[in-house]
Amino acid sequence: MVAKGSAAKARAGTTVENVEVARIFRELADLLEIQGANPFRLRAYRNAARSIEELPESVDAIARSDPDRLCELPGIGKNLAGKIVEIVTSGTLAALREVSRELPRGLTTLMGVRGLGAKRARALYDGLGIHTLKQLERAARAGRIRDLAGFGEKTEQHILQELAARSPGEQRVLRSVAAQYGETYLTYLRALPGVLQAEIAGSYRRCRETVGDLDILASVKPRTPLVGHFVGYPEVEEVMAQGPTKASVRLRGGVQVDLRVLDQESYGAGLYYFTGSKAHNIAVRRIGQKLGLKVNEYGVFRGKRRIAGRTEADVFRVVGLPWIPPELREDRGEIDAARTGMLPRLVELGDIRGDVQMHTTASDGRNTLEEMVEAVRTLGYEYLAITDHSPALRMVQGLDRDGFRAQMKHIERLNARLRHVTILRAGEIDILAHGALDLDDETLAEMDLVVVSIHSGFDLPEPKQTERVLRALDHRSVDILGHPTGRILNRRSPIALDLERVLRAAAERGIMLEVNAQPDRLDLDDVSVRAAIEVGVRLVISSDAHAAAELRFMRWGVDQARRGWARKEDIANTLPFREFRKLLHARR
Ligand code: DGT
Ligand code: CA
Ligand code: CA
Ligand code: ZN
Repeated sequence: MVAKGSAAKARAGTTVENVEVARIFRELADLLEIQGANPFRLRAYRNAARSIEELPESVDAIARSDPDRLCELPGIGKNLAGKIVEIVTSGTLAALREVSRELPRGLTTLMGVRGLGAKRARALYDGLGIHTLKQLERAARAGRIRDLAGFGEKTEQHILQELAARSPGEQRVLRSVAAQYGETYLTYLRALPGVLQAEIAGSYRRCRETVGDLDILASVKPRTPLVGHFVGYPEVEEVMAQGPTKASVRLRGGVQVDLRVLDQESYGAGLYYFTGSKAHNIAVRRIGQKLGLKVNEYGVFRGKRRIAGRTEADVFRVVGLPWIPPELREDRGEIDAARTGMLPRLVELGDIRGDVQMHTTASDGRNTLEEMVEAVRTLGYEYLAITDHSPALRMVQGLDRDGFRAQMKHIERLNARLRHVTILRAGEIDILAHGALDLDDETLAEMDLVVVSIHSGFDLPEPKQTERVLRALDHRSVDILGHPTGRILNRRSPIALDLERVLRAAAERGIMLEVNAQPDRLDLDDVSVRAAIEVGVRLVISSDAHAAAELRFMRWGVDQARRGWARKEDIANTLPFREFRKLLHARR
């Protein structure tokens, strides 16, 4: 263990990402919860984690330049401000080390298995010494868990199912998290004199919802020591490989990053090759072969002569294709579409004119209605829907009939004096156990827009779950099905749903499906977006913001929709307000 003073010195000049600070607070809260600590303390850490993640500026920078200002951040008091300073200067937190002396840190990963909370994680540890997912799986297979008090054979089966549903091997990193690590790294790399170009390729550039690792491509002037600069990045925890033109590292926080350095003549070909996907690359290489060309990461070659390589567009051109957006490069028909001039013109963030799902302090949002409206106006949208929760979501205290009615009145008064932006009176209404809606028909009929979604009963078998959703869609007032599969990336699998039937029903009734832009939801996924469009279902992309800062999540949803081949005309909230409203009226 390094003494505190020298650790602080060793870290001078490094910066701690917001996501890293948030992760430490979350881990501490999880461990404290397992210990049975006071719920208010847990909530304080978790609220702080969220608020730090959403912060558009670096807490590290604030802690170093003006630590007093930390207390002004939402959810941060004096005590937490001190802890942030501690993390920034020492890289760790004494409180976390203390708790983890009593409880193995792995226990927090058990808590993430659906059906196991803090209490059960604790019971598994106390009763069977389990603190890793591997041990959990082994014990479940051996039938040892069913004998623990409060567990049974059914729980054991559930645990096995949940573990099987997780991707094998290491967890992939959310795109939004990878973005924070990747973009700062990129800025650092570009600052080295002699670096001509640097970009992140791989699945990140293809906008996949999660990434396995980041792949950075760079071109440099001769003799630029970029590999040395790359492995010298202060956030690097381990250098896994290093050669003259490439290296692989793991950053603190676990993200893995590959670097490839090329000369300028090859940069476009390298960018193309390392953007992938592999399946797409192989298909294009085959086209090249038919033309007598060799396509690799250094260029496109006829015999020994390089005929393209400097830019990506050149590479496409010599194999007879127009440039294909990275989001489409999955060998899912994009090459044929490119060849026949049928590539879609993909929707863009700038096309979005309104955001139709967000929460306020009336349910589980952290900003008031007025604050949300003001933030939406700053983004330049024309309209927004306030969609607070209905009563069934007791945890967050949704609005009841009277609550919604009062809110609608309030919105009418606001609309009367607002310019440039219109508020839709709306709600996110729970779909109850058998498909009934969690609000009376009369109030629903008065709303401008109704989103319905599932927040409970995730485990129903497919026929029952599908019937439940179809019944909800039968309701005359429903406009949008929110986060249709209920999945949370890396944490909760999608509900069992016959999506084809749901899509057909939605198309018949003119009900829209949501692409929820929360970076850990991104629900619908890319393949389902495309299926929906093919069936003729209209989509909306919504931030589902629970704070003003989260309105910016819209970009993740737009990326996801682009991966699903969505054009502007497939996304209803690209319509100007009048037309969007017409669309809602047409259904009533
Ligand atoms: P990831 O990291 O799992 O999220 O996915 P990618 O697509 O970033 O995959 P990665 O990091 O293994 O490799 C980056 C790109 O390099 C990949 O998308 C295509 C290219 N690539 C890697 N291996 C091969 C290969 O064996 N053949 C071809 N044609 N391309 C490859
Ligand atoms: Ca990668
Ligand atoms: Ca890689
Ligand atoms: Zn929801």
